[in-house]
Amino acid sequence: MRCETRLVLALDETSPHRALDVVSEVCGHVDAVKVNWPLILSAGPEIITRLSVMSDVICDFKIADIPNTDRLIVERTIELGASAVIVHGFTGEDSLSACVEAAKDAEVYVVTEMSHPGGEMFTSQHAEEIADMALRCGAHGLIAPATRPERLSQIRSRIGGSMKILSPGVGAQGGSASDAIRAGADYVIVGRSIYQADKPSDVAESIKEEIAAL
Ligand code: NUP
Repeated sequence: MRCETRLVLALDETSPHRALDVVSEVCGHVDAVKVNWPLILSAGPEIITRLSVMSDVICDFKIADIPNTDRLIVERTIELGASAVIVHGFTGEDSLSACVEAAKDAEVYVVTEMSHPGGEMFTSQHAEEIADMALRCGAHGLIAPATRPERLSQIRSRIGGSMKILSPGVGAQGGSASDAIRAGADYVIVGRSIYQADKPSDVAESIKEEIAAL
């Protein structure tokens, strides 16, 4: 995945036409487009292939199953054109290793502490252990919360510079792009603030400029 603007669009838009319009408008301002179940369930998995012509596509399926099922999901997702997948780590080392192996050259990002308030109930208690495991298993990177820059910074310190951190929670969830990048994120993930805006490209451009000015 390229690292130019350090901005990833979370495309949780459920109208397939609108989703494609948003991507053609903002793809020059983002390094990748992240898709999740809302769009896949509205547009069908083939939307991954269509989007992959315009941008790198990260499939945020938060894969969390036994190794064999995980492997099948990752293989099919990559066949459809995804450059990266997001997986959960709480399923353990055998499941995560199966994802990394199945992904081959595609990137695997592992969720540590989730960005919403409920992320503090369970995920925060195991975030560092999950980060350690992700490093051991050869994952490409982690997902860590822009809503809690101090936690993001602790997770960055724990892993050093060897893995990428993608950070959701900017804008609609209250986090800021500058704080997340300063705390150690390589990329910020932004959804509603961009795709629900009247002019998505204006918002994407201003976040891009905010990051470039740091
Ligand atoms: O901890 C996480 N928080 C989070 O918001 C892990 C995620 N993968 N996400 C995803 O990032 C979430 O599912 C959504 O697709 C995106 C944030 O979107 P928004 O809050 O900017 O609209």
